Amino acid sequence: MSNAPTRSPEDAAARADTVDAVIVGAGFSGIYMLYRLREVGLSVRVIEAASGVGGTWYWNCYPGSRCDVKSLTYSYSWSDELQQEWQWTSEYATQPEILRYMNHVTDRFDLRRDMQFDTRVTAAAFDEEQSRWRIDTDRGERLSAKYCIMATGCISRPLLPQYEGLDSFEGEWYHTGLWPHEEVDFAGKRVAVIGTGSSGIQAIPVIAQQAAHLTVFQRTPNFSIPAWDGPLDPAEEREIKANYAALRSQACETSTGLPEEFREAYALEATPEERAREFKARWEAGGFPFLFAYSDLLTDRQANELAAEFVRNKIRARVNDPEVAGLLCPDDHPFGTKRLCVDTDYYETYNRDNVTLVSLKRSPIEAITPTGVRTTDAEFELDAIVFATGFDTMTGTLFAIDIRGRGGVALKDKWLAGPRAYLGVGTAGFPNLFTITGPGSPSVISNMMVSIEQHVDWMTECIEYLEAHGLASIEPTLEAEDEWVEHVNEAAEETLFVEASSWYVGANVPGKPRVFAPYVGGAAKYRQKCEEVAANGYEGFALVAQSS
Ligand code: FAD
Ligand code: N01
Repeated sequence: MSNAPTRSPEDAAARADTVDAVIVGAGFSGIYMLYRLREVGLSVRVIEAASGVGGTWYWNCYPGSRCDVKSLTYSYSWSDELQQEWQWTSEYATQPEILRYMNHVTDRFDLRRDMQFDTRVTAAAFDEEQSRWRIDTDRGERLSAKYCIMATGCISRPLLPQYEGLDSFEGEWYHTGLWPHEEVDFAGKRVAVIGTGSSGIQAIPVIAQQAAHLTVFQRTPNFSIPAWDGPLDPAEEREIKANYAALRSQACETSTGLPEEFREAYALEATPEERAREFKARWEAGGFPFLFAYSDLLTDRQANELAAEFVRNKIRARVNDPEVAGLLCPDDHPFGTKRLCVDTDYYETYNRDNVTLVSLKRSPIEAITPTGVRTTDAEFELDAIVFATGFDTMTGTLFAIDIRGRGGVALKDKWLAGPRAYLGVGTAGFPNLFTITGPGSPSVISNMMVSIEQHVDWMTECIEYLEAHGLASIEPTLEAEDEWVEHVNEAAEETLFVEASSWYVGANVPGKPRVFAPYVGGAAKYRQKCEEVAANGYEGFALVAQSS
C-alpha cells in the first residue's frame, strides 16, 4: 500500500488509541485480518473479550468439542509453510488441538503484539465529520480508527434458556459456549445435558463416560452422521500436502467451501438399489458429504425424505431400545436443513445403563429447582447441568455492541426486521464498517475457513483500493443492498432450508424476526460476484473522496 501510514513495533507497543483499523475479535477471522492489514502497512489494534486468541475455539472447550470439517480443510490456506509444517493428529481435530494451532499461528507470525485481550468493545460510532470510527471498550478506552472490522463471529453469543429457578440451583451449571478453562470433573456425579444440537451431540458421549448418571433433555431430535474419526493416515496427509494447492482451490470452487460438491444426480431419478448403494457408501465415508449424494436433497421434499428415512433407519439400528430410538428420530424438519451434526458414538450412548433420554416435547421443563430439574411429570436430582442450548447467531454478537452509523442510527434499529447487508460485508449508512462472514454471505452454510479467508482477502483489497485512491470511505448503496437482500431471500426460498425452525432463521431466539440469514446461492458463485464487484470499481458501493 503506497500511502497508508505505517507504524513501528515500538509505537504499537505503546498502544496508540488512534489507529488505521480496529478489529473486534481474535478468532480465525480476526487473526487473519490482522495479518493481512499489517502486511499492507496499516496500524491495527485487535480487541478481544477473551483472555487469548481462538474465538469459537477459546470459548467452546466443552468435553468432546472438535471440528466437523476435516482439519486438513478446516485450517488456514494462506501460508504454504504453515500448512506444510503443522501436523494434525486426527482427521477432525479436537478443540485443544485447534486452539494450539491458533496460538501457534499467532506467535509464528508475531501477531500478539497488536492484540488486546480481556477487553470488550461496548460501542462503535461513526463520526461523520472526521470520517472515523470511535470505538469504546469496557475498560473505559476510546479508540479512533478509519476502519472498523467486526470479526465477532456468527456463533459467539451463547443463549441460556430463561428457566425459573436457575439462581436457586445448588449444583454446578455450565454453557457449552462459555466453558471454563479449568478442568471440570463429572466423575461420580449426576449430570444433565439440555440441548441436542451439534454441541450436545458432541458432549453427550464424552460426559456419559465420566458421569455416574447422565440425563439428556431433548426438545427436538437432530440428524447426525457418524464422523468415523480416527488418527490421520500419514499416507493421506503426505498426499494432501503434496497437492495442497489443488485441494484448496477445489474448495473455493464448490457451493459449500468443502472440496466435495453435490453429485450431479437426482435421488428421484435413481433406482431404489442405486440410492441404497449411494447412501450406504456415503454413510460409511461419514460426515457432511453425505448431504451431497444427490443434488435434489435440499430442494425437493420427496427426495429429501428418502435420505431422511435412510438416516432414521440407521438410528433405529444403532439404538437398542425402540422407544428411545423413536424419540431420537427427527420428523419435524427436512434432512440437512438444520446444521447437520457429525458425531462419534452419539446414538450408541443411549445404549449405556447410565444414560436416560427425556423428551421435553412430552414433558417440558417447568423449573430448575435447588436440587435439579422439574418437568411436568418428574423431578430429576442433579449435581450438574450442562446447557447445550445454542447461540443468538449471526446478529446477536453485533447487537450486543451499540453500533451507530450516519445520523446516529443504531444497527439494531436498521436491522429490526432482519439483517440487511450488501454481500454480507457491509451495510448502507455504516461507512467503513466491515462484517466478516456477515449475514447475506455464505458464512455458516459453508466451510467457514474458506469463507473467512475470502472475506478477509476481499476486504483487504478493498481497503488497499481506498488508500491507493485517496478515498475517505466506502459503504453500500441502498439500492444494491436491497437487491442483494432480495436475492438472498429468493435463494433461500428455492431450498427446503426455510421449512426448518433453525437458528439459520433465528427461530431459536424468542422474538427474533424469521429471516434466513446466510446466503445459500453457493459459495463459488458468491465469490465470483464479489470479484466482479471489485473489478468494476466496487459496483454497488458509494465511495467518498477524502476532503482536502
Ligand atoms: P469467532 O471464532 O466466533 O470469534 C469471534 C471473537 O470475537 C470471539 O473470540 C469473541 O470473544 C470476540 N468478540 C465478540 N464480540 C466482542 C466484543 N464486543 N468485544 C471484544 N471481542 C468480541 N465452522 C466450520 O466451518 N467447521 C467446523 O468444524 C466448525 N465447528 C464449530 C464448532 C463449534 C463448537 C462452534 C460453536 C462453531 C463451529 N464452527 C465451525 C463455526 C465457527 O464459529 C467458525 O468456523 C469460526 O471459528 C469463526 O471464526 P470467527 O473468527 O469468525 O468468529
Ligand atoms: O446449538 P443449536 P449448538 N429448552 O442451536 C435446544 C456450530 N457447532 O450449540 O431444536 C430445551 O444447534 C435446542 O432444541 P430445539 C454448528 O454450526 C458446530 O448445538 O430448539 N432445549 C437444540 O437441541 C451448530 O449448528 C459443532 O428444540 C433447548 C439445542 O438446545 C451451531 O454451532 C459443534 C432450549 C441447541 O442446538 C450451534 O450448535 C458445536 C430450551 N429452552 C457447534 N433452547 C461441530 O460439530 C434450546 N434448546 C463442528
